[in-house]
Amino acid sequence: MSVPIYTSFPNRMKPSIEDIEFHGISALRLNGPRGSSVVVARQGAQVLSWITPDGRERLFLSDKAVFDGSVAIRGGIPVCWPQFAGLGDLPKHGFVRTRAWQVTARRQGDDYALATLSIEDDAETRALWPHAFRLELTVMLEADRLDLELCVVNPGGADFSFTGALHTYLRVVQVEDVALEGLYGHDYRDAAQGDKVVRDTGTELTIDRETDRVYRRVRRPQLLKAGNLSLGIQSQDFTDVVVWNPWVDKCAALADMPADGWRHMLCVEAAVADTPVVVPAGEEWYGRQTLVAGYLTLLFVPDFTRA
Ligand code: TA6
Repeated sequence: MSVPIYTSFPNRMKPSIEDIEFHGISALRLNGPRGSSVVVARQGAQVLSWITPDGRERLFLSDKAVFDGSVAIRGGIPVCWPQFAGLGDLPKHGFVRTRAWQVTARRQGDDYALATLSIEDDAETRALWPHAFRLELTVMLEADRLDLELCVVNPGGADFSFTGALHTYLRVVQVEDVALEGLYGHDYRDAAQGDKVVRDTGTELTIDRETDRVYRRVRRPQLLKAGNLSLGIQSQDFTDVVVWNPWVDKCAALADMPADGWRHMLCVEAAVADTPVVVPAGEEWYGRQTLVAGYLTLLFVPDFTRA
Protein backbone atom coordinates (compact mmCIF):
# COMPACT_ATOMS: atom_id res chain seq x y z
CA MET A 1 0.00 0.00 0.00
CA SER A 2 1.45 3.37 -0.91
CA VAL A 3 0.94 6.49 1.20
CA PRO A 4 0.41 9.37 0.97
CA ILE A 5 -1.87 9.77 -2.03
CA TYR A 6 -2.09 13.05 -3.91
CA THR A 7 -5.55 12.87 -5.38
CA SER A 8 -6.47 16.40 -6.32
CA PHE A 9 -5.03 19.86 -6.82
CA PRO A 10 -6.20 23.16 -5.38
CA ASN A 11 -8.94 24.70 -7.52
CA ARG A 12 -11.16 27.74 -7.50
CA MET A 13 -14.48 25.90 -7.71
CA LYS A 14 -17.21 27.06 -5.34
CA PRO A 15 -18.09 24.70 -2.51
CA SER A 16 -20.76 22.15 -3.49
CA ILE A 17 -22.35 18.93 -2.31
CA GLU A 18 -22.96 15.89 -4.53
CA ASP A 19 -24.59 12.50 -4.08
CA ILE A 20 -22.07 9.83 -4.99
CA GLU A 21 -21.36 6.13 -4.73
CA PHE A 22 -18.24 5.37 -2.75
CA HIS A 23 -17.02 1.77 -2.59
CA GLY A 24 -20.51 0.79 -3.78
CA ILE A 25 -22.45 2.59 -1.04
CA SER A 26 -24.48 5.77 -1.02
CA ALA A 27 -22.56 8.82 0.17
CA LEU A 28 -22.26 12.59 -0.05
CA ARG A 29 -19.18 14.38 -1.25
CA LEU A 30 -18.70 17.84 0.19
CA ASN A 31 -16.42 19.85 -2.07
CA GLY A 32 -14.95 22.64 0.00
CA PRO A 33 -12.74 25.64 -0.73
CA ARG A 34 -9.36 25.24 -2.50
CA GLY A 35 -9.92 21.65 -3.59
CA SER A 36 -10.68 20.25 -0.15
CA SER A 37 -13.31 17.49 0.09
CA VAL A 38 -14.99 15.11 2.48
CA VAL A 39 -16.96 11.94 1.79
CA VAL A 40 -19.72 10.97 4.25
CA ALA A 41 -21.50 7.62 3.88
CA ARG A 42 -25.21 7.35 4.75
CA GLN A 43 -24.28 4.09 6.45
CA GLY A 44 -23.32 5.08 9.97
CA ALA A 45 -23.01 8.77 8.94
CA GLN A 46 -19.39 7.76 8.62
CA VAL A 47 -16.86 10.19 7.21
CA LEU A 48 -14.66 8.04 4.95
CA SER A 49 -12.30 10.53 3.33
CA TRP A 50 -10.96 14.01 4.04
CA ILE A 51 -8.69 15.55 1.43
CA THR A 52 -7.04 18.88 2.26
CA PRO A 53 -6.03 21.55 -0.30
CA ASP A 54 -2.56 20.00 -0.68
CA GLY A 55 -4.29 16.93 -2.15
CA ARG A 56 -3.40 14.81 0.83
CA GLU A 57 -5.80 12.21 2.28
CA ARG A 58 -5.91 12.78 6.04
CA LEU A 59 -8.02 9.80 7.12
CA PHE A 60 -7.12 6.14 7.12
CA LEU A 61 -9.51 3.77 5.36
CA SER A 62 -8.55 0.12 5.33
CA ASP A 63 -7.98 -1.53 1.93
CA LYS A 64 -9.90 -4.48 3.35
CA ALA A 65 -12.82 -2.52 4.82
CA VAL A 66 -16.24 -4.15 4.37
CA PHE A 67 -19.00 -1.90 3.01
CA ASP A 68 -22.04 -4.22 3.07
CA GLY A 69 -23.26 -3.15 6.54
CA SER A 70 -22.52 -6.57 8.09
CA VAL A 71 -19.75 -4.96 10.17
CA ALA A 72 -18.62 -1.39 10.78
CA ILE A 73 -16.44 0.15 8.05
CA ARG A 74 -12.80 0.03 9.20
CA GLY A 75 -11.54 3.57 8.96
CA GLY A 76 -12.68 7.15 8.53
CA ILE A 77 -14.70 8.47 11.47
CA PRO A 78 -17.17 5.89 12.85
CA VAL A 79 -19.83 7.22 15.24
CA CYS A 80 -19.83 4.94 18.29
CA TRP A 81 -23.06 5.33 20.27
CA PRO A 82 -24.77 4.79 22.76
CA GLN A 83 -21.95 2.63 24.10
CA PHE A 84 -18.22 3.08 23.85
CA ALA A 85 -16.31 -0.19 23.20
CA GLY A 86 -17.48 -2.94 25.56
CA LEU A 87 -18.64 -0.68 28.40
CA GLY A 88 -22.05 -2.36 28.66
CA ASP A 89 -24.25 -5.10 27.21
CA LEU A 90 -24.80 -3.59 23.77
CA PRO A 91 -22.85 -4.63 20.66
CA LYS A 92 -19.29 -3.23 20.80
CA HIS A 93 -19.31 0.53 20.12
CA GLY A 94 -23.13 0.58 20.06
CA PHE A 95 -25.45 0.13 17.12
CA VAL A 96 -25.49 3.24 14.93
CA ARG A 97 -22.28 2.47 12.98
CA THR A 98 -23.92 -0.04 10.68
CA ARG A 99 -27.36 1.56 10.36
CA ALA A 100 -28.71 3.85 7.63
CA TRP A 101 -28.89 7.56 8.48
CA GLN A 102 -30.92 10.19 6.60
CA VAL A 103 -29.48 13.34 5.12
CA THR A 104 -31.49 16.14 6.78
CA ALA A 105 -29.58 19.29 5.81
CA ARG A 106 -27.04 20.42 3.21
CA ARG A 107 -25.70 23.92 2.81
CA GLN A 108 -22.74 25.63 1.29
CA GLY A 109 -21.29 29.14 1.25
CA ASP A 110 -18.15 30.67 -0.29
CA ASP A 111 -15.89 29.16 2.35
CA TYR A 112 -17.67 26.06 3.63
CA ALA A 113 -19.83 23.05 2.82
CA LEU A 114 -22.01 21.42 5.48
CA ALA A 115 -24.27 18.38 5.77
CA THR A 116 -26.32 16.96 8.62
CA LEU A 117 -27.28 13.30 8.86
CA SER A 118 -29.79 11.97 11.39
CA ILE A 119 -31.05 8.72 12.83
CA GLU A 120 -33.89 7.95 15.24
CA ASP A 121 -34.92 4.99 17.34
CA ASP A 122 -37.03 2.26 15.73
CA ALA A 123 -38.32 -1.16 16.78
CA GLU A 124 -34.87 -2.73 16.22
CA THR A 125 -32.96 -0.19 18.30
CA ARG A 126 -35.62 -0.29 21.05
CA ALA A 127 -35.21 -4.08 21.23
CA LEU A 128 -31.53 -3.47 22.03
CA TRP A 129 -31.82 -0.23 24.03
CA PRO A 130 -35.27 0.80 25.31
CA HIS A 131 -35.11 4.56 24.67
CA ALA A 132 -36.43 7.07 22.18
CA PHE A 133 -33.56 9.09 20.69
CA ARG A 134 -32.52 11.24 17.80
CA LEU A 135 -28.90 11.68 16.76
CA GLU A 136 -27.66 14.34 14.37
CA LEU A 137 -24.16 14.47 13.00
CA THR A 138 -23.21 17.74 11.33
CA VAL A 139 -20.09 17.68 9.17
CA MET A 140 -18.69 21.06 8.23
CA LEU A 141 -15.76 21.40 5.84
CA GLU A 142 -13.68 24.53 5.47
CA ALA A 143 -10.43 24.76 3.49
CA ASP A 144 -8.11 23.31 6.12
CA ARG A 145 -10.59 22.40 8.80
CA LEU A 146 -13.15 19.69 9.47
CA ASP A 147 -15.74 19.98 12.25
CA LEU A 148 -17.94 17.13 13.40
CA GLU A 149 -20.72 17.93 15.82
CA LEU A 150 -22.83 15.18 17.36
CA CYS A 151 -26.18 16.19 18.82
CA VAL A 152 -27.96 13.65 21.05
CA VAL A 153 -31.66 14.39 21.59
CA ASN A 154 -33.78 12.67 24.21
CA PRO A 155 -37.40 13.12 23.07
CA GLY A 156 -38.68 10.53 25.57
CA GLY A 157 -40.24 10.87 29.00
CA ALA A 158 -37.32 9.43 30.99
CA ASP A 159 -33.63 10.33 31.32
CA PHE A 160 -31.06 8.14 29.54
CA SER A 161 -27.29 7.93 29.70
CA PHE A 162 -24.72 7.04 27.06
CA THR A 163 -21.05 6.64 26.33
CA GLY A 164 -19.61 6.98 22.82
CA ALA A 165 -17.00 8.39 20.52
CA LEU A 166 -16.11 9.90 17.21
CA HIS A 167 -13.61 7.13 16.49
CA THR A 168 -11.31 9.11 14.17
CA TYR A 169 -8.76 7.05 12.19
CA LEU A 170 -5.98 9.45 11.17
CA ARG A 171 -3.81 8.45 8.24
CA VAL A 172 -0.09 8.61 8.91
CA VAL A 173 2.85 7.64 6.73
CA GLN A 174 4.50 5.64 9.50
CA VAL A 175 3.03 5.56 13.00
CA GLU A 176 6.46 4.99 14.59
CA ASP A 177 7.43 8.49 13.35
CA VAL A 178 4.53 10.48 14.80
CA ALA A 179 4.28 12.31 18.10
CA LEU A 180 1.09 13.42 19.81
CA GLU A 181 1.22 16.45 22.11
CA GLY A 182 -1.36 17.67 24.59
CA LEU A 183 -1.94 14.69 26.85
CA TYR A 184 0.81 15.44 29.36
CA GLY A 185 -0.32 15.18 32.99
CA HIS A 186 -3.61 13.40 32.26
CA ASP A 187 -4.58 10.03 33.70
CA TYR A 188 -5.25 7.25 31.27
CA ARG A 189 -6.56 3.70 31.43
CA ASP A 190 -4.76 1.43 28.97
CA ALA A 191 -6.67 -1.66 27.85
CA ALA A 192 -3.42 -2.92 26.28
CA GLN A 193 -1.82 -2.90 29.76
CA GLY A 194 -4.52 -4.67 31.74
CA ASP A 195 -6.65 -1.55 32.26
CA LYS A 196 -4.12 -0.05 34.65
CA VAL A 197 -4.65 3.66 35.38
CA VAL A 198 -1.46 5.64 34.73
CA ARG A 199 -0.55 9.35 34.65
CA ASP A 200 1.05 10.48 31.38
CA THR A 201 4.33 12.16 32.17
CA GLY A 202 5.93 12.47 28.72
CA THR A 203 5.59 15.78 26.89
CA GLU A 204 4.59 13.86 23.77
CA LEU A 205 3.17 10.42 23.14
CA THR A 206 4.97 8.20 20.66
CA ILE A 207 3.72 4.80 19.52
CA ASP A 208 6.01 1.80 19.71
CA ARG A 209 3.60 -0.94 20.80
CA GLU A 210 -0.10 -1.77 21.00
CA THR A 211 -1.79 1.28 22.52
CA ASP A 212 -5.42 1.43 23.64
CA ARG A 213 -5.78 4.33 26.06
CA VAL A 214 -8.66 6.35 27.42
CA TYR A 215 -7.24 9.69 28.59
CA ARG A 216 -9.65 11.16 31.09
CA ARG A 217 -11.00 14.70 31.34
CA VAL A 218 -8.61 16.13 28.76
CA ARG A 219 -8.48 19.92 28.89
CA ARG A 220 -6.03 20.75 26.12
CA PRO A 221 -6.12 20.37 22.33
CA GLN A 222 -3.77 17.81 20.82
CA LEU A 223 -1.21 18.27 18.07
CA LEU A 224 -0.22 15.32 15.92
CA LYS A 225 3.21 15.90 14.41
CA ALA A 226 4.62 13.81 11.60
CA GLY A 227 7.70 15.25 9.90
CA ASN A 228 6.69 18.56 8.35
CA LEU A 229 2.99 17.73 8.60
CA SER A 230 0.81 18.47 11.57
CA LEU A 231 -2.80 18.14 12.58
CA GLY A 232 -4.53 20.03 15.37
CA ILE A 233 -7.25 18.08 17.19
CA GLN A 234 -9.70 19.66 19.56
CA SER A 235 -12.82 18.39 21.23
CA GLN A 236 -15.63 20.10 23.05
CA ASP A 237 -17.85 18.34 25.60
CA PHE A 238 -16.37 14.96 24.72
CA THR A 239 -14.49 14.74 28.01
CA ASP A 240 -12.03 11.98 27.10
CA VAL A 241 -9.51 11.30 24.35
CA VAL A 242 -8.92 7.75 23.18
CA VAL A 243 -5.65 6.83 21.47
CA TRP A 244 -5.63 3.47 19.69
CA ASN A 245 -3.16 1.58 17.55
CA PRO A 246 -3.49 -2.22 17.36
CA TRP A 247 0.18 -2.76 16.40
CA VAL A 248 1.30 -5.90 14.54
CA ASP A 249 -0.40 -8.84 16.28
CA LYS A 250 -3.83 -7.32 17.00
CA CYS A 251 -3.88 -5.92 13.45
CA ALA A 252 -3.19 -9.38 12.04
CA ALA A 253 -6.23 -10.63 13.96
CA LEU A 254 -8.54 -8.08 12.32
CA ALA A 255 -9.99 -9.59 9.14
CA ASP A 256 -10.69 -6.15 7.65
CA MET A 257 -7.15 -4.79 8.02
CA PRO A 258 -4.17 -5.38 5.73
CA ALA A 259 -1.09 -6.78 7.51
CA ASP A 260 0.64 -3.37 7.51
CA GLY A 261 -2.52 -1.36 8.29
CA TRP A 262 -1.39 -0.63 11.86
CA ARG A 263 1.56 1.33 10.51
CA HIS A 264 -0.57 3.80 8.55
CA MET A 265 -3.18 4.73 11.16
CA LEU A 266 -3.56 6.28 14.55
CA CYS A 267 -6.97 6.70 16.14
CA VAL A 268 -7.34 9.89 18.18
CA GLU A 269 -10.94 9.79 19.31
CA ALA A 270 -13.20 12.36 20.95
CA ALA A 271 -14.98 10.21 23.53
CA VAL A 272 -17.16 10.01 26.58
CA ALA A 273 -15.97 6.75 28.06
CA ASP A 274 -14.98 7.26 31.67
CA THR A 275 -18.22 8.79 32.94
CA PRO A 276 -21.49 8.35 31.03
CA VAL A 277 -23.41 11.46 29.98
CA VAL A 278 -26.97 11.75 31.28
CA VAL A 279 -29.45 13.38 28.90
CA PRO A 280 -32.55 14.38 30.86
CA ALA A 281 -35.99 13.76 29.28
CA GLY A 282 -36.73 16.36 26.63
CA GLU A 283 -33.18 17.72 26.52
CA GLU A 284 -30.18 17.46 24.21
CA TRP A 285 -26.40 17.20 24.39
CA TYR A 286 -23.77 18.40 21.93
CA GLY A 287 -20.18 17.24 21.46
CA ARG A 288 -17.69 18.27 18.81
CA GLN A 289 -14.36 17.25 17.32
CA THR A 290 -12.37 19.71 15.18
CA LEU A 291 -9.42 18.74 12.99
CA VAL A 292 -7.18 21.46 11.55
CA ALA A 293 -4.58 20.50 8.96
CA GLY A 294 -1.04 21.86 8.89
CA TYR A 295 1.18 21.72 5.81
CA LEU A 296 4.56 20.97 4.42
CA THR A 297 6.65 24.11 4.13
CA LEU A 298 6.88 24.79 0.40
CA LEU A 299 10.32 25.95 -0.72
CA PHE A 300 10.41 28.80 -3.22
CA VAL A 301 12.48 27.73 -6.21
CA PRO A 302 13.39 30.70 -8.45
CA ASP A 303 12.67 30.16 -12.14
CA PHE A 304 15.90 31.12 -13.94
CA THR A 305 14.49 30.18 -17.33
CA ARG A 306 12.48 33.44 -17.45
CA ALA A 307 14.07 36.72 -18.36
O1 TA6 B 1 -11.48 2.86 20.60
C1 TA6 B 1 -10.53 1.86 20.75
C2 TA6 B 1 -11.21 0.51 20.63
O2 TA6 B 1 -12.21 0.37 21.58
C3 TA6 B 1 -10.14 -0.58 20.70
O3 TA6 B 1 -10.21 -1.35 21.87
C4 TA6 B 1 -10.33 -1.38 19.43
O4 TA6 B 1 -10.94 -2.57 19.60
C5 TA6 B 1 -11.06 -0.41 18.53
O5 TA6 B 1 -11.84 0.42 19.34
C6 TA6 B 1 -11.80 -0.92 17.32
O6 TA6 B 1 -13.03 -1.51 17.62
P1 TA6 B 1 -13.85 -2.21 16.47
O7 TA6 B 1 -15.14 -2.67 17.09
O8 TA6 B 1 -14.12 -1.17 15.43
O9 TA6 B 1 -13.02 -3.33 15.94
